[in-house]
Amino acid sequence: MKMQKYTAPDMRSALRKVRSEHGPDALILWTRRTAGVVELTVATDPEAVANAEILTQAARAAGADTVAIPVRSVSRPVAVPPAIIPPAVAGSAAIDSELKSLRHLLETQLAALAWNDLTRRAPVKASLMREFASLGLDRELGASLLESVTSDDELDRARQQVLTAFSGRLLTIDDRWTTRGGVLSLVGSPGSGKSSAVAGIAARWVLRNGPNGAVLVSAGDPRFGAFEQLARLGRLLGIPTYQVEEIEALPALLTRLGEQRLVLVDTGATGSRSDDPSVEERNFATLRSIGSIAAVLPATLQATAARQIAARYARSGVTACIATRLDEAASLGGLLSAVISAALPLVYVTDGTRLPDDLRPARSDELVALAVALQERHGNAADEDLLVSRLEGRLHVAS
Ligand SMILES: Nc1nc2c(ncn2[C@@H]2O[C@H](COP(=O)(O)OP(=O)(O)OP(=O)(O)O)[C@@H](O)[C@H]2O)c(=O)[nH]1
Ligand SMILES: [Mg+2]
Repeated sequence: MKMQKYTAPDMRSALRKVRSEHGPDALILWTRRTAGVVELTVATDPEAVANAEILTQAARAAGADTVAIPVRSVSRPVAVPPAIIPPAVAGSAAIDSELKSLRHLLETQLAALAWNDLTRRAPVKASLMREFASLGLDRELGASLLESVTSDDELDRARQQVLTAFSGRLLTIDDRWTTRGGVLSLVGSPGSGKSSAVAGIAARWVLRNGPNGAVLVSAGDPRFGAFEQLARLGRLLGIPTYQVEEIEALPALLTRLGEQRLVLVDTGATGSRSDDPSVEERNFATLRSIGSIAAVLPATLQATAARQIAARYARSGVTACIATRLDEAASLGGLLSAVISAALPLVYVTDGTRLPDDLRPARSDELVALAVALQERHGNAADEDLLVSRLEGRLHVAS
């Protein structure tokens, strides 16, 4: 195996030297930093690839920073080599698992290298990444917000740029249902705040237009008391209330009711009545056929759950969402990342159940300000390991 050492004052110049002599396929076996000098040991032949694991262990024992990375990986955006051992070697489960752990090791080490590099060369971006992690933003959103930073020398200005970009990414739609009316069905998991949001929207309608022209419908919720709860609200606001046991009976009810200005449909919890996805699909198709669907998403949802739920609703034809329980959330990053990633516009937010004040039209700048305020109040400082793991497999090493 042919090995060669290169030294340079920094990683970038060291890589440039290697690339100019060996092209992009040279394999970095290990790197070491000593007294302001970066030392790269590279190999240029296939044998090195096959022995990468042994070299990895030896290099680690010798205190090297990172090992066995093709030069081209360090110079391109997606940094992790697809597999450093040729596919012909793979086969048995043991080798596969060995390959997986090796790949993971490489990803981690490469990410650590990239993170060190980023904190040194672009400290403002590195600080912002720390802030994103503590805001609870997912890494795709964090990475794309960083692209809006035009100046890498002033933290406050760069922070302002990313917050403006963040606010711009949050879609909102106007409060059309309490101004112009329409048919709006609310869906959401059990206890997400559907009935409370219906109450809030209905109360806003009455304040603005009086009770005329509005109806409330309870659909697909056979629980004892579900209709009574809605009927009590209707009596309070002077709005007629109806019930259908199955969502598929809604079109016939609307035909019977004739022209209405505002129809608010409070549905039974989505997914709780049937595990049969075809029933769920039919219900969504019915709701789409009569008007718009808004998903009710509590801000207290765990980030991954929020992302999955928002994506599922977007696929089902939901076109708006209502963020509830803002008063109980310790972080808004998960919810806001989820709606941005699903391209779901927010229409209302709720932060309590007092009528009608606690339901308001959603405003992206207010939500971003609240997300930042919650981070300042409850945010945990993101530790270095978390930040490194957020870089795995995707960092632009050469920014
Ligand atoms: N703190 C707080 N509580 C809320 C909010 N929205 C709803 N709630 C409370 O959450 C509980 C459930 O709210 P509902 O409106 O009944 O939720 P739902 O989605 O209709 O529930 P199901 O019909 O049982 O699926 C109630 O106790 C509400 O008072 C909110 O924004 N903040
Ligand atoms: Mg309810």
